[in-house]
Amino acid sequence: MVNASQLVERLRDDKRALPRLMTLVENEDPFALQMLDALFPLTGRAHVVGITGSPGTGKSSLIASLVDRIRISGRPVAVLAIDPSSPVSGGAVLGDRIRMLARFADSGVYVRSMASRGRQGGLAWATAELVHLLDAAGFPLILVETVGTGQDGTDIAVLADSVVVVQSPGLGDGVQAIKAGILEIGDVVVVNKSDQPGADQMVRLLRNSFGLGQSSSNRAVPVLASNALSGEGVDSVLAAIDAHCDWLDQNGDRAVRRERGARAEVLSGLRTSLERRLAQRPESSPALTNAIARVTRREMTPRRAVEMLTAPLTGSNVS
Ligand SMILES: Nc1nc2c(ncn2[C@@H]2O[C@H](COP(=O)(O)OP(=O)(O)OP(=O)(O)O)[C@@H](O)[C@H]2O)c(=O)[nH]1
Ligand SMILES: [Mg+2]
Repeated sequence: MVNASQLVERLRDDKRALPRLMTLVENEDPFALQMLDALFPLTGRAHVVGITGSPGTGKSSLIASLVDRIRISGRPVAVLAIDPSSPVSGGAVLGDRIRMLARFADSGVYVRSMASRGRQGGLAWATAELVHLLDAAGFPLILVETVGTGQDGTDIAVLADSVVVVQSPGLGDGVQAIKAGILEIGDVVVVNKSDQPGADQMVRLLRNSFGLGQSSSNRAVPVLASNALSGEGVDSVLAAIDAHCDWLDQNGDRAVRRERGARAEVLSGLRTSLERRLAQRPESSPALTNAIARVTRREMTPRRAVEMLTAPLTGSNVS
């Protein structure tokens, strides 16, 4: 058995083992999973910020600019980016962007990219586990970049304490974002590429739409403009993230988020685990084999078969 507190203590002093441990977790290595069992009670201290939005809106650039500012204030920060292979970014992955910053030679920043390509489901699940490891390693702030649609229940956004939705003019006019429902998950909304035409108009449109009660809580959602390349407006984005962090603590909303996160993580894990099992060895489950046989013999409708199989989860009594 891994001695978790020793491991965590070592990791907090010296992050050199972190990349290897992250890889082990990502590969679902049995040692890593055992390590997570031991580490998990020590997590829950980090503030996890999901940075989401349509492809190419400038999420990675904004994160690089945020990291720069966070480091000026001396706070350690970890960044997890999902699918840096998105065609819009033109191959410039987040790590490269952050390395371009002068302050990168710095043990207070850890950046990890995670490929979603070729992965058989379970991305949200795997991401959450990596976040737990970063949390245990002592990063007080963890930024997670994802391409979000706002409609995918498995999105990392639901696992985060704060969600920053990044939009930009040109890629849709804001009305589309409102229709897609992506704004509803945002605690902070950023109109990036403020140097481009249409940005002011988009900010006004989004501010008005929040005035009409788009927000899920009774907190006013700030709509901010930024230029991730020049850094203009990025201080305000960071201030809004910090303000939301404080707001969560003052209103007891953090506990609500954590419960929602735990629920989302278990459900997403359950879905992944079921899909994998069924994809790999459907015949290895006697209950499933039996159900399929009964449906084949027309003794039971497929719907009843599914109800029977899921009965232990739903608590219903089906025979
Ligand atoms: N003019 C302008 N260009 C920007 C700004 N922010 C980012 N860009 C450019 O927009 C393009 C996409 O930026 P990324 O940061 O890769 O956007 P992303 O949302 O991370 O993209 P994906 O991860 O591929 O979805 C790059 O060419 C950036 O240089 C900005 O504020 N103004
Ligand atoms: Mg990106």
